[in-house]
Amino acid sequence: MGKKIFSGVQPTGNLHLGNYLGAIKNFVKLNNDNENDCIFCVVDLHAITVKQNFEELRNNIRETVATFIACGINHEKSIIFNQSAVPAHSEAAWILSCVARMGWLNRMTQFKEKAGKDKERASIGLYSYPILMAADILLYDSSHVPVGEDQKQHLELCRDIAQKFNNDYSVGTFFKAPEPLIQKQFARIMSLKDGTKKMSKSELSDLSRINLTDDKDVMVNKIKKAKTDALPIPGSIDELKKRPEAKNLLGIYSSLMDLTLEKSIYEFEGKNFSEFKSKLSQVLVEKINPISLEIKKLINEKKFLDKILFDGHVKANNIASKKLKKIHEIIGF
Ligand code: AQP
Repeated sequence: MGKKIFSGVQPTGNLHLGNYLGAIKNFVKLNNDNENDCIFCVVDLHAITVKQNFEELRNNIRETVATFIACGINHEKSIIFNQSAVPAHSEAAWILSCVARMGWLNRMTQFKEKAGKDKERASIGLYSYPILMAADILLYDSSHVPVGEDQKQHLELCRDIAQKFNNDYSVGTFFKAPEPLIQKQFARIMSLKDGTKKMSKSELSDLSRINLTDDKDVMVNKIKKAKTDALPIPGSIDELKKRPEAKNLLGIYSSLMDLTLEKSIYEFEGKNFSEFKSKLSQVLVEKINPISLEIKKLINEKKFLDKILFDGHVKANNIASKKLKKIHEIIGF
């Protein structure tokens, strides 16, 4: 039986190699399987949990759609829409926030990382972000959610919220507990400057990530400048574990080539980083440059992108508003 897929990407600009290898590449595979029903959402309500600039947000929404299409998602097979265009998301998030418990949210590590030391000044939206994410997923009876490894904890919370709602209102399996689809290997791509931190759009240094819109030379230069260590490439995963930057670069290479880490280690064992980096740059340009060129072409086709979002929101609204109506009935509104 086919899967009901839902996933979202924030239109916060700088979509990067981590977003691609950790999530979007998987969206494309799932979209290509005719058995699946896929919904991919541009989660702009999530984006405003940190301050956004009006013009940039508008452009980033279109750029996210352009990226989906450039990476290979077929908008005629999958629903692509903008979260704020479907009001049921905000309303369901409120209802679910009355079901979720403070203690559950207090455990979320992403809030701790994003809010940093100054938690008091973080928006309440940033704190309750996982509840909105649960609403996104549960409104569509999603069975599977393809995400990067960083979202695993939020998915577990979503399952807890679904179960508590079902128990509180004695409604059996009204909300379906979704399964995360997290790749077994390379599900967390790390910063090129620090192998212990995830590659991220909001990291200040552009050298920490490969943006999907980077030109060829920029990509090559970033790989050249990527942090490594003085030793040659080791011969085993155990040795690699102690060297986060080396592990990350070999992981990126393996993921781009669809190889296991073992195979890549075997290929480069004993070689120095300059040799490995030149091969990695070559592969990166080969795989990512066509995507980058396509995004740049599509970004100018505003009407085409807006039409995809419009058509998608009509379909999404149709599903989500029906589920919300049932939620109202269950609660007693
Ligand atoms: N470094 C990563 N490695 C693997 N997967 C990743 N994802 C994000 N970073 C990595 C996955 O990409 C999908 C979309 O992410 P998002 O844009 O919705 O939000 P995020 O996880 O908060 O991404 P960023 O880049 O870290 O954004 P900022 O800096 O704005 O917070 C998700 O499935 C995510 O797991």
